[in-house]
Amino acid sequence: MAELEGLEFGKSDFVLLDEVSMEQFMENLKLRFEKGRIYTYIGEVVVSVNPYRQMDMYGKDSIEAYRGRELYENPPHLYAVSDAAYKAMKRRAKDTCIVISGESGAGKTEASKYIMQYIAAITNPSQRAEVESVKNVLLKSNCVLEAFGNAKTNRNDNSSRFGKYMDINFNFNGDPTGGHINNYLLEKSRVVQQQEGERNFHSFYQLLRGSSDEILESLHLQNDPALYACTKEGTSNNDRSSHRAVMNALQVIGFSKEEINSIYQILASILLLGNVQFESDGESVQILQLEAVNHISDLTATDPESISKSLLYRTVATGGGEVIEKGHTEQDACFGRDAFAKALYERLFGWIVGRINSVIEVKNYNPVLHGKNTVIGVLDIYGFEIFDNNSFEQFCINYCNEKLQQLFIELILRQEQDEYQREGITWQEIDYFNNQIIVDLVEQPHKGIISILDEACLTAGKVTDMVCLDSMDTKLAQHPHYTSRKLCPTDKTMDFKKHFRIRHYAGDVTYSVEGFLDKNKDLLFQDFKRLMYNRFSSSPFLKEMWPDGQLSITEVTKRPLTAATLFKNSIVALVDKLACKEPYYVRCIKPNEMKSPVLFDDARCQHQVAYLGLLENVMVRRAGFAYRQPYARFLQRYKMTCEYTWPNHLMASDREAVEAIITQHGFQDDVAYGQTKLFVRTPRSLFTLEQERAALIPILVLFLQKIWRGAI
Ligand code: AOV
Ligand code: MG
Repeated sequence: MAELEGLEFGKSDFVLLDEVSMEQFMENLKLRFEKGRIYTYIGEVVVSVNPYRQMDMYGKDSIEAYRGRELYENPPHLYAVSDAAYKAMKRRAKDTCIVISGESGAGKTEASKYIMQYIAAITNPSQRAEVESVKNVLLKSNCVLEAFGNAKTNRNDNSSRFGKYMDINFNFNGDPTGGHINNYLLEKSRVVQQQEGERNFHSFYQLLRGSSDEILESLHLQNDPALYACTKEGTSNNDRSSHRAVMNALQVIGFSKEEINSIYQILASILLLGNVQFESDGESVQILQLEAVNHISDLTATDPESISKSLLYRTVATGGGEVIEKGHTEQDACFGRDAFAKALYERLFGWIVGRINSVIEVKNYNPVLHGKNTVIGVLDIYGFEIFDNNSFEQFCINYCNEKLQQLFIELILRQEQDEYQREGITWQEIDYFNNQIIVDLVEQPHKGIISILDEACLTAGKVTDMVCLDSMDTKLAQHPHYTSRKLCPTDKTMDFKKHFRIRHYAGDVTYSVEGFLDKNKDLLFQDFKRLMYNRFSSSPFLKEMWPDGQLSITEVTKRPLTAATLFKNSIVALVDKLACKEPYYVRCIKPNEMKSPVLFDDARCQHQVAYLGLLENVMVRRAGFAYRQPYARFLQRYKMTCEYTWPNHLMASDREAVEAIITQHGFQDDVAYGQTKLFVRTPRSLFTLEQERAALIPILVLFLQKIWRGAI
């Protein structure tokens, strides 16, 4: 057994604190961080503090130390929860999920990668080639998705700008057979605009910095990001090596040479498109960079006239069914160009995810032959964020974090307490802040912010962001978590016209309403869709990415769902998916804003501990029972450890038989008897029973073999 930590490292489980208070919690968290102990438990929940330095704790030896062990046998680690989730999945054929949460830069993505590495390392001991290849693709997919979906923000140099939920499928042996990635709302506005000090997605810089001159020439590019409007911000020194890693990952996953070329042709088209500018002489609008248009036409296998036309005109159907071409204003042309660039990137990203899925999807699985197919889900989504300027994207990201906090409350705090009541276990209710009120503020039908936004988007005529803000102010004036300058005139931090504020569970965020309607409508002129799909485009990949370009102008009548509603629907579906699995939690904390490995900012950390509800988590856990099992299952597993229950008991009920096992082992003080389940307070009793069981099994097997051979 690996050595457990000494007392000088503090308490390895917050449940063991002498007294549950914020003061003691913070003292323990800080002490452990300073001693390099970045993980601490609350029961089965792992609290993780970002070390901002490479830790020597993820190597092969560590993996071996945690493999197959119980949580309490080793110092706290991500590997231990990963193993717990894996064991639950394997032993009980339960679908499990590991939900990683915490604010931007707290360490979620790094944690998700360690978890996947661990699962990959402990499975497939017989090294079957097809399983190894699935594992390889699952691991390599991280590298590709990070290149295309992550970017430097002012909070994190490698910030996830999309949400990722990955299901890993297992066969009855517990070996990975495949997987599926769901991606959530990519922050595509970043393609055309970044806040000061931030960068576009890594992929663009990697292409420009990492490609050979020959490749760049074939893409009509030069190797300097400063030459392109989309990438003129920001540099980095590892883009070149990352490019090599991404190319290798794409090949390992199975992207063909043509597919990789197409990906880079689309990236190049976006870079060139970003440089296209317009000029108006008052009558009509012209393109200034016709050379860039020619290059884009070459890269997308379309003809230059069609591209120019889509950038300058819009085809509309009149009321009488007549189809006419309407010239853009300069402003419309810029809007159209940006929407086109964003859509190209978003669809490319979606296509890459789909392509990875097509490689890892479980094929030819026959449940009769192969047993139940079980799943471990790993969720790594963008964390709660506050910037100087918060827009529609932050609104969506922060709403998503509210939903995940709500799920945590549901699963860890509320259900736990509900179960004690249902089972008739004596229980002192623990109070916690329920953020459902904020979730409702955003998503409630007819009344919530998303509904108000959608209503404004659907209203005919020119509804502006400001009109929409007025409508929110009127409808939400009474809401305790909503305010705006109009409703609170003395607040000088908000612009009179533009801002509204939501009191989120994790802090107040002031949003600028500017651009909300456009981003929510997410309008892309049909001309671009047809351009990419239609007969001028000879690229099969582009056609695949633009299926909606098949529709002729008179067929396009139905209004698509808005971006916020689509996002809401996808997050609701995600939460439903998670809620039916057995959850394991990693709660990440960001120790400081400076990315420093030595600084523990007490106030910032305490704020996170408070809003994550960690103290309440300790209280519920401490007052309660860590483990529970229906009587029948407990009996089935441990009946061999007691003379009164082996091979079968003669008592009136399973509950009485379980009582006999518990009493014979002297564990009475560690358990409570519910209506249908046994509740166990600490892991020690279960551990002892498990050990006894493990020691008895070989004896029993020998015994049974003798019976079969007729020796007994
Ligand atoms: P996030 O996923 O929670 O933010 P990351 O996982 O990207 O945060 O972590 C941010 C940075 O912290 C990483 O790039 C590493 O430099 C460092 N880091 C985090 N965890 C570790 C670790 N275990 N060991 C060493 N360094 C670490 V966001 O995606 O912005 O919400 O949206
Ligand atoms: Mg991340």
